[in-house]
Amino acid sequence: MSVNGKRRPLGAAAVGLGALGAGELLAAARGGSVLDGIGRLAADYAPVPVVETMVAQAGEHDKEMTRLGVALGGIAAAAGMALLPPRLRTPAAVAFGAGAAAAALRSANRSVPGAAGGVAAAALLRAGLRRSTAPRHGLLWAAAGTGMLAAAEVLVRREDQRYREVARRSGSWGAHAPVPEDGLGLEPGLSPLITPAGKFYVADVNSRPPRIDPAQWRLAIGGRVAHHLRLSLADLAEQAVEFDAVMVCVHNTAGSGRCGNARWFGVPLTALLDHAVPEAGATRLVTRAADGYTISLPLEPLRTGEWPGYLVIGMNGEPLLPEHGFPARVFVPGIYGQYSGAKWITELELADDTHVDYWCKRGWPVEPLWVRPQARIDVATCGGTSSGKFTVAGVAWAPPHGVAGVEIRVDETEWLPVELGSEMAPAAWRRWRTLVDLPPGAHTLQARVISRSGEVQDSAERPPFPFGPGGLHTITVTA
Ligand SMILES: Nc1nc2c(c(=O)[nH]1)N[C@H]1C(S)=C(S)[C@@H](COP(=O)(O)O)O[C@H]1N2
Ligand SMILES: [Mo]
Repeated sequence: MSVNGKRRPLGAAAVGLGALGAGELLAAARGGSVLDGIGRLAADYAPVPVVETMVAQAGEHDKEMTRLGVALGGIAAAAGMALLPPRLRTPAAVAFGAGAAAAALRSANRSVPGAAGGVAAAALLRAGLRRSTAPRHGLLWAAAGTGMLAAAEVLVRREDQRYREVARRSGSWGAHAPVPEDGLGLEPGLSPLITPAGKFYVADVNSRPPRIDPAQWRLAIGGRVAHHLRLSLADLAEQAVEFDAVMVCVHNTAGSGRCGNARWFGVPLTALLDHAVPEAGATRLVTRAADGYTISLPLEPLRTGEWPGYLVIGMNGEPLLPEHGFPARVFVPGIYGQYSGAKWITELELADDTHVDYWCKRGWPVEPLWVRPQARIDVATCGGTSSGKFTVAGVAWAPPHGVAGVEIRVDETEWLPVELGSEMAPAAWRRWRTLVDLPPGAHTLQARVISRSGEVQDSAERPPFPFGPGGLHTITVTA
């Protein structure tokens, strides 16, 4: 029991890893997670600079990074406990267990197994710290913990797979209209006209999507309405139409991949609002989701159809994937994803101006932000070894008006127009391609888009917070 004081925190960290692995495995056996609950708590309370740094650094791996950060944080907390006077260790373990349990219960899946796992991890940690932390015991704890975390991951993935099947079979709305060709054909490296749902970026505050039983699910339309409605997926499918549009995250800095183009299947919000009949005094349409996220939009332009919004139930000819909001979400083309409606929607609530949205508490503007026109360079490939001829191609968007033109420039000289693929819809992205002849050496290439409304893409660099990013996609090629 006598332990070299210097080794204690490391031994305790190993115990922490073991305890966390055991808790996570216990939770995963019942479809829950301790890590996901704490990750969601972090997303809910992290200050804006922390969130912005995380999104910028982790890019599309933010969920993995969050999980890893939570695991490392838990291990570090265990190490820290070894430094506490012994009489404080039990209260610290109790606080840790209670915190993890509370986090799991308020996470997207309101996870009781996650809460049980958190309590078990804390109890095991406390018990483990009472015992010897000789180096070989530490190794055992760490090895067991790593193994159990891996086993938990396998279980959770299996459960995710099963749920994906449930979602996939919930409806059979195939693509009604064939996806058009844009005339640019197959250019290696150039994004497809339609982004496959499985490759479409995922952005939300959860580690994993909430699981919702499609047979039980109903869309509630309530609040300040004359007729409260409850609609099933089948009710919605009857009124749904297809539309093509690009969806862009407000964090999509020039050249990044937090955007995608899809053929959506949804019910116009005008129709739903007509059925419900908003009362006088209703000014906002609050979209409320199963994960506790809310985002609201001004009612008037949605009711008149000036902003064409949809209650979406399908993407690219299939039901939504769990990570994209199954069974339903709201989407208003042309508005950044953060503002254009909740995934995993449970309720459309007609409210007054007193409602406060999820992100607004942390300083994001109250009114929806419109997507700023952006062009992305997907490829710049050299025609042959002895030539400086480069094929440059990419995508550009300027919803809701549409792309009027795309231009590129070499080494910040004059802007040159490029060839455009034909337009699917003004709200969709448009592909472009051009040939440039470059003298030997290194060169910068930049692209910009011009909206049909006359707006030219803003070249000034600006971070996403708080009004959306500015700046041009710039790449370097060597001829
Ligand atoms: N319920 C819920 N809806 C949400 C979010 C969320 O965290 N929870 N994130 C929003 C953000 S920031 C974006 S960019 C889009 C992303 O949709 P996607 O993951 O299908 O691409 O969903 C929006 N809807
Ligand atoms: Mo986003």
